[in-house]
Amino acid sequence: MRSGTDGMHIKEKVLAKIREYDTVLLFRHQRMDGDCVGAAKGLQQILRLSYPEKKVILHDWQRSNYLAFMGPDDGDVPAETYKTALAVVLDTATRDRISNPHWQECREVIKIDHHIETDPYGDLNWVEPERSSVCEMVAEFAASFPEELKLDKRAAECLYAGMVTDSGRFRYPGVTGDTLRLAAGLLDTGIDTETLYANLYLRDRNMFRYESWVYENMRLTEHGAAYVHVPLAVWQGFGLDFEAASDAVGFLDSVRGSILFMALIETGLPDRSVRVRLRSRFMAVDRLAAAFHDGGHANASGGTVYSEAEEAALLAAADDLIRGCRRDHPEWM
Ligand SMILES: [Mn+2]
Repeated sequence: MRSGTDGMHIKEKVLAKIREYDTVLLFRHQRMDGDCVGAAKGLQQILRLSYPEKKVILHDWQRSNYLAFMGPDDGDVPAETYKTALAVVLDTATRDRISNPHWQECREVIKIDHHIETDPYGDLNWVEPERSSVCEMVAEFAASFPEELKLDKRAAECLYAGMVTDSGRFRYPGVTGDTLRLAAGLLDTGIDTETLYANLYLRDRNMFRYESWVYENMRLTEHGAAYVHVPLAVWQGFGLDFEAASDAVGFLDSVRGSILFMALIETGLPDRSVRVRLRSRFMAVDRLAAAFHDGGHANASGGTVYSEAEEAALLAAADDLIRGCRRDHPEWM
């Protein structure tokens, strides 16, 4: 079976599909982060500039105070709009994590993602797990078709924000020469990085008090998995939302002697779930996360535990993993 698009690069297929539609709806994941918001808003701006006649809509009822500087989403979308639209889902590994469930009503679906592929829910799936961010992929998409796709400073700011946040300020192992070349192209549009970094990294004083609490209460397993369990009453007591409380994992990432670190944040949901954010250096944690109801990237994953016993099992599994890695790589700090 040959279709007219065989042999085309996946990016060309994505562009061809976008050309076909009058309406493109953009989707991202629940518990949004800089990458999914930046990629959706960046791509929206690119498509609006490049195809003024198309409707390009980003509608989501979830909000993030932290990322509000990238601008508001669009209002309600009539049900019939979905039926004739193309859905482009960004930075979302599995269908159950797509924030706006109406994506299923769209005529066709494109998935653009950089998580390890476990659920190819798109009619087209452009998935590159080695990419540092989906914003990097969208930047490359625009750069690949400069005659057709227009990118301005506003689009560049959104994409750059996602690249910076998903790569730990260009620090994580997924960062390549391509990442920096694409980031350079975005900077050339005149991005105001001083304002951008102020939006991303200035923190209220209660966050510093929380950080201090996290360092006081962090623990190490026998072989050096650093972790902290944050009770609901604690993070609420610091006046934080769940998103801000989850930043605790970032506080633990520079403890010498630890190459795996976890923040376990009580969600306060009726199922008594505790959300786990896992990060690592040198070693992969995505399979560990997959054993606890989620997954993600090799060095940054998420999971959930639903009981004290399951939490203990996670800590034991993490310790076991780190013990094996240390045995095989005594040079790792
Ligand atoms: Mn991402």
